[in-house]
Amino acid sequence: MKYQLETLAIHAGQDPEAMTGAVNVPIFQTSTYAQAGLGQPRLGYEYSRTNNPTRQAYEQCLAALEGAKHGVAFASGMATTNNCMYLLQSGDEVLVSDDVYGGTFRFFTKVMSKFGVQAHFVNTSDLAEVEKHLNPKIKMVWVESPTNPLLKLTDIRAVCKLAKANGSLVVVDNTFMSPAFQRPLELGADIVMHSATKYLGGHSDLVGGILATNLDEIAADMRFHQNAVGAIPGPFDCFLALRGLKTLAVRMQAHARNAQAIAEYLEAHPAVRQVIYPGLASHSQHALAKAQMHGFGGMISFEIKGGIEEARTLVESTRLFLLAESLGGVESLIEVPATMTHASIPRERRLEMGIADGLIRISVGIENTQDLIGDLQQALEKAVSKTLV
Ligand code: P1T
Repeated sequence: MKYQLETLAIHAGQDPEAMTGAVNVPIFQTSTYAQAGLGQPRLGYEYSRTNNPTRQAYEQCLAALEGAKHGVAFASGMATTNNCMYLLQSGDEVLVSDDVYGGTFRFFTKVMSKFGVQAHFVNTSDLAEVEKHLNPKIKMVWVESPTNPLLKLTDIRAVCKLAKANGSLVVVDNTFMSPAFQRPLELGADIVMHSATKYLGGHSDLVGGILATNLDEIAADMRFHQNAVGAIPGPFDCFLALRGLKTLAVRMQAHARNAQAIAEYLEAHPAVRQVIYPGLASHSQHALAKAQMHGFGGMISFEIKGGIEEARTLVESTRLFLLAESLGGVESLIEVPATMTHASIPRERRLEMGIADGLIRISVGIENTQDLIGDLQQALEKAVSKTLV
């Protein structure tokens, strides 16, 4: 029987525990396992860097949600990105979506460059651009869709087709959508990865990362490096992530419902210059969003009239929206990418990309819709009183 995502989130990898029947996967807080005899580990467990039952349950559950055979968990989203690089060799090149999370940009430009892997940042929303930059040296295409923070979309199916013809692997960072709203493997991607810190965990109480794939060879390679390099999540974080996954579907619906109402409210506000949200008809890729995703997510970016000072007053005036980096938790957050999450990108490049100094990004939580709108309303009044009055 093939189960749907809501059911898989609660049951995949989570059979009742064998000894007691505990319905929740226990936190196997152990570094090692007593062996039955020399060279006879019980059930294959030897050491927790290599394998741990709590981690295994979480990996199986996320794999099921992404429609994958394999899941491999890491200590953070960045550790997951790093692990994907072990699929490459020095001299290989990577095409990367130009508007990626600031930490991903920093990783490719400041870390991978030291190991002879060159990244080319291209607008993957533009298929002609992708085609133009593909050549035999490009071994991997790294797509973030929607991007952080400008919410640009990539036609994943079309890019996978182009990449496949070029013999390049495609990795999709699915952090903003989660498998509840987008399943890149079904669209042809080889690997899907997440910062589990965000929607998968969902409660801003852990840092983690995970990838999923259907390719046995890639899974074996990733698992080898998970053990050999060691950036693994501990059992407690795996427990929290698995607990988060159980409510992923309902949380994502609530995030998206609130975000749609807030995006529409902001778009109609006279003090707001521009709102970017894939669920708005004004989003330049709204049609692709409807075709490729099963929901529009909880992330909104917008600019208010005035500049950085107005943005500062706004983000310092909200009471429910907490001024903080990160996203995807049940609580609403607000931030200024230029000085926070994307500060590691040089200013000229940020401006070139469209990340203005005063751009504001919100992660819409699952609080009451009207309470959130009321909070933004009072903060907007404070922020623009200087300019508009
Ligand atoms: O923070 P970490 O779990 O290591 O994940 C990195 C990462 C990867 N990919 C995307 C799309 C991300 O948004 C992130 C982390 N992002 C933030 C911390 C942020 O506030 O945007």
